[in-house]
Amino acid sequence: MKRRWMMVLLAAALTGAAAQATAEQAPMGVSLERPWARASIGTSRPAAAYLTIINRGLEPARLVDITTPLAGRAEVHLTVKTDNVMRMEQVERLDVPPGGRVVFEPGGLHIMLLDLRQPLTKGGTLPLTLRFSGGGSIDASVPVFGPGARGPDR
Ligand SMILES: [Cu+2]
Repeated sequence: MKRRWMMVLLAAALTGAAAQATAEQAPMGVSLERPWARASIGTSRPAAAYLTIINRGLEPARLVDITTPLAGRAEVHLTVKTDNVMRMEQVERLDVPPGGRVVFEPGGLHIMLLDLRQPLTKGGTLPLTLRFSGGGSIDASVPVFGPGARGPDR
């Protein structure tokens, strides 16, 4: 636990932009950790963002929508490998069980940002809003790292 907070503080110190979750309107017990994104190649290609959704509540949390002012669409995708070919599938329904967490990371689940309205640039931030069934939502200020970043701390 301590270590996790150290990571968050370190990431905040490095980028000057901490993830900000508005606890008041978030679904009970649900929070985000370690949000990050990679710099995009202009606006012609989609970009990806990653984070961890943690549910410390007693009810399942269902993610129903993700929006950002920087992209026309934000979708949950899963990278899958079939016959040595990598491809992405859209995940229509994402549930975080009580006491559970869902980790988005390169090669697995990611938030795909399509129809970018402006490029994601290193050192910048990407505002994201995650909406859950039941009406709760969480806003995140996602730090943007370089195009070769593999995580929020490397
Ligand atoms: Cu994708």
